[in-house]
Amino acid sequence: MNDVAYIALGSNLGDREQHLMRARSAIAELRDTRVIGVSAIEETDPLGPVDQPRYLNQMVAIETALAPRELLAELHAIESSEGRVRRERWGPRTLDLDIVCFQRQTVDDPDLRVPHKELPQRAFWQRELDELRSHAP
Ligand code: PH2
Ligand code: MG
Ligand code: MG
Repeated sequence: MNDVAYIALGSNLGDREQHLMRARSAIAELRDTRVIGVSAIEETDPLGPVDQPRYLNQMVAIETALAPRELLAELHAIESSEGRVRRERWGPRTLDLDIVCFQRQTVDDPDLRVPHKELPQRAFWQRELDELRSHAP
């Protein structure tokens, strides 16, 4: 089934712009997937542990035939290719790719929630979603 999905990009280590740019390219290369929207990049104060650098955040809209769990596996592979190392929860990272929501699918499993459970708390995600939806065809 083709659906629309919204992916949040975040980076606060290394060359943040480069990590986001390469993530956008890698997302565009995913099988059975087409990028249909890219939000502006926003610099945001860190949520969670405060002694970490500011983030660059951005959101990408895709049309995809991948199921949420298939998409998650692909996003983890892209994070790894950008040198992501998992340390503390909400700690600094070269690249974080989160599924924010799908237009027509939800998941409620312990290891994967779609829509993302942090969506109501993250004003910048809501701004980016609004931006993408306002440009939707
Ligand atoms: N992501 C986190 C933790 N804190 N802070 C900002 N500003 N932006 C993020 O994307 C972010 C964060 C964990 O995923
Ligand atoms: Mg995250
Ligand atoms: Mg994540």
